[in-house]
Amino acid sequence: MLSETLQLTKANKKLSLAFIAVAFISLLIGGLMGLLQTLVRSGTLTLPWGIDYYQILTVHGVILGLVLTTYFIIGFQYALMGKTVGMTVKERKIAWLGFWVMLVGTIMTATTILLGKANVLYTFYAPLKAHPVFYIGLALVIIGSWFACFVNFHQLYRWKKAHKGVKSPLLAFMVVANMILWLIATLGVAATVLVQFIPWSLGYAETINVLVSRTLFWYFGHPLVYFWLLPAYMAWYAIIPKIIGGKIFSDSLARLAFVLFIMFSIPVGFHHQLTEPGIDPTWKFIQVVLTFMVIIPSLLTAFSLFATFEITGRKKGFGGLFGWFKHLPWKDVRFFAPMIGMLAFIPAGTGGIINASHQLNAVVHNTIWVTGHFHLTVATTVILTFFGISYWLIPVLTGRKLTAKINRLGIIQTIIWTVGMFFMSGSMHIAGLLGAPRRSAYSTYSGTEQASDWIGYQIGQAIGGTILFIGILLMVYIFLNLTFFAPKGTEEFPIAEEEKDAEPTPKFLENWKLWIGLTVVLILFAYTIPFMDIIQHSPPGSPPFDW
Ligand code: HAS
Ligand code: CU
Repeated sequence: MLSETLQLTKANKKLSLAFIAVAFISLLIGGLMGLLQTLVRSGTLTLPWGIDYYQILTVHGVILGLVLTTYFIIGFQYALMGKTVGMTVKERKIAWLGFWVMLVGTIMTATTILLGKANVLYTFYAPLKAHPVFYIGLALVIIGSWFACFVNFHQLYRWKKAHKGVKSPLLAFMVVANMILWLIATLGVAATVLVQFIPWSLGYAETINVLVSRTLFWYFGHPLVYFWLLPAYMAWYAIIPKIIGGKIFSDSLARLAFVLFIMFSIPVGFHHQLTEPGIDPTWKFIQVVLTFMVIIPSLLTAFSLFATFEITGRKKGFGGLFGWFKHLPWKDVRFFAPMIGMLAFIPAGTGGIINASHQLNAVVHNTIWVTGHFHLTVATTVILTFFGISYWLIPVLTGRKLTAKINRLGIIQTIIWTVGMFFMSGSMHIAGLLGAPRRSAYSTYSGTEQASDWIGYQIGQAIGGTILFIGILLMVYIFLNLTFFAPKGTEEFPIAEEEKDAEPTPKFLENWKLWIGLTVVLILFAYTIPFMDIIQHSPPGSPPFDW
């Protein structure tokens, strides 16, 4: 059965817009830091006023990786839920409470970093120590985001109760899946922050168990990247088909992909710790196998998107082997930006498969190759899709129109981003293969021959970084235009439908208890024995390394 869509109320629009506004402010601040980094690293800039390279690197990672993403995602997901299953006044009040808790936490964390009291990067690896307010702020951001989990769960629960036996709307299903993933994943980071980092930074505990903290971090840190990716997949599966004038390829396949992400994205954190001593290689191997399992839902996604594009094109009568491809709506930025994101995911995902391969990881780990990888994944695939969403979502939220002029600027913005990222991420990948380290300021390493090989690529990164910053300024201009200045009007909230004669979606796909149960089993399987091992055989804890 096709589910009808609802109207977003004014108050719901305001809620989503508040989250998205924080995301765009973050884009500007974090982007500026990124530009400065590439300039420092290429030896073209020395930071004034005693500002440290690692300070701006921490602002960059925390503000873009954690703040921008989380706020954009929660704001977007509230809009999707409001449109498909509605939002009650009570739910909205709790959602606002979550917003304020997150905002207070964000301001606390950002202030400590800007004061130079938390130069610990976004992974805050122990034994680097930050001011306690940094960790308390982070804990508040996480706790605030849990409000969004519970509101979204309640929204779907309420709808299901009122629509007994009816399949839930696809987008609501996807939002709930992403928030289940987020809730389970954040338990790990909340545990290490609350039990280990806060007491240690306050001086109640003298030492910290480094390996336990890193293991708990990566239990969260890997699913974190899918928490970023899944909202992009929501747009690819259920919104892009509408924009190109087609239908959803398969509702069941889309749901299956999301369920597989819940199950396989968590028990794989060790692929970030392959070079870490103290974890049994057998368990590293097992988690690498599970990592290869989590590639499957992305391959399913690639398959169904190709299918949607081809079927839509052929239905419109574009023949030949690639006629359907040529006639995709390339001039519509709502399609163009996410499509470039999809194309970027082909090399980005391939890089991920390389990272996950144990022997190859030994070559690339801790080199700037990894930075190149995640600028293709999160900073191209995901962010271009988020920009693509913004072109219609912000007008919907502000009651304005996406004008032809802004559409054209958006196309230019996408091209600028693609060119900038080609240079920046491309140089990072090559320099990484030549051994250039990541998370490290400018150094000539006493003029060693190997370091001199990196210089050209570091300049390549600076060129790319500068082009990207122009792209950021343009995007912020577009955001301001769509929020305050574009002409009033109504813009479509594009939600694709299934084919009328589509096979019914099997009921078991909505059996949350089953999926959560299996996820817990997989997590216990992948983590219990190695975790006990880590605790039993740990070296003495580390005192803080404070700087
Ligand atoms: Fe990753 C490190 C492995 C995906 C983000 N990753 C990182 C870090 C980040 C990150 C931030 O195993 C650094 C963390 C840090 O600070 O240390 N990654 C993977 C694997 C995947 C993967 C196997 N990563 C992502 C995504 C991210 C992300 C997604 C963000 C959003 N990653 C690793 C590993 C490391 C790592 C190791 C640790 C490295 C180290 O040593 O430290 C997979 O999920 C990738 C699967 C994807 C594919 C691509 C499918 C293609 C699609 C596009 C279809 C295109 C269409 C267009 C339809 C196989 C879906 C149509 C086109 C036409 C031509 C018509
Ligand atoms: Cu990972």
